[in-house]
Amino acid sequence: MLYDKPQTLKPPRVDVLMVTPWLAPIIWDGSFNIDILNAQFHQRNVRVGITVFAIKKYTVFVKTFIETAEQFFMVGHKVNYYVFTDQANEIVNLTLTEGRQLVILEVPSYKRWQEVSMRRMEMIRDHARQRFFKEVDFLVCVDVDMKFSDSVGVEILSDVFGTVHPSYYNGPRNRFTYERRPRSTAYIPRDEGDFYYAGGHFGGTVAEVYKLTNFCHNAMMTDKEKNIEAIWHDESYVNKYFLYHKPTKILSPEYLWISGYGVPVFLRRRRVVTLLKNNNAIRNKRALLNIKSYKT
Ligand code: UD2
Repeated sequence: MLYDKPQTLKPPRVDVLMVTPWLAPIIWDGSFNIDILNAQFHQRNVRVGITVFAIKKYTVFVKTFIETAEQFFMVGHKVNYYVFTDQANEIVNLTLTEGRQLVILEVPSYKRWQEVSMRRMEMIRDHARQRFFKEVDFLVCVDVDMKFSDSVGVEILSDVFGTVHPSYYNGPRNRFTYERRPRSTAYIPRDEGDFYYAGGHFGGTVAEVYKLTNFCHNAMMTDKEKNIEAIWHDESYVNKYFLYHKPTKILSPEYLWISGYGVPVFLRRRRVVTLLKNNNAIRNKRALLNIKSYKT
């Protein structure tokens, strides 16, 4: 394979932070050569599982999610889509590329949307223990109300990774919306914290995702007994976990951008973009939702 030699005195990017103080790479366009990485991961015959939850009305997002993932996610590698849902019959049957399969996992629903979001930790943990460890090497855990709009490949894979939240990549840590009530297990003091991580995109090896989800679920249960729920639900517990168990790789906001935020100069690519959704219509049982599926 032919490629340009890395230059010790010429970093490929000088406009963004490329490595954390604990030496975890931060993944930006220009910071890696995908051909080298693909060759390395093909040698290992890597298998990747992507978990996504479509409970209640959120089934409308699945089609766009999988169609765009087929175009951009781990192209050329083995992929299992694990779709957790309470309505298997609502999940569209899509033709997938060879080496990729759709696995529908029927799970219970919860009344409050916050609880649906938080219970993902318990369900990922339980399935990691029961089956994922036999079927895949890495897990990527994402929200369903988003689409892939540029390539997301093996450059994201590492023992355990998190994603910098697109709303908080540049603020001081005391502005991060961490849980600030000391009574909660998600509490983070104002003078601590590295990044504000998004709840909607994290992952790692099955063993590491098991540890993360187990920690978050147990912390949530401890809080539930105390009648307290962290301000941003599962996201607050993910932030607590990453403060004391540093991620081995960090994805830049290229890997989770919010449609409608515009495109700052440093953001050369928008690889994963959240879809605009009407929170009331999609979360509220009685509100009308006049769509069959979300268009890209
Ligand atoms: C943010 C986070 C999300 C979570 C949440 C907690 C991002 C992009 N998103 O999203 O990960 O931490 O805050 O407040 O960082 N779901 C269902 N059915 C429901 C409700 C939720 O399937 O009735 C699932 C679905 O996969 C959805 C996810 O839970 O994508 C999170 O819910 P959300 O997208 O409504 O939460 P949001 O946008 O506040």
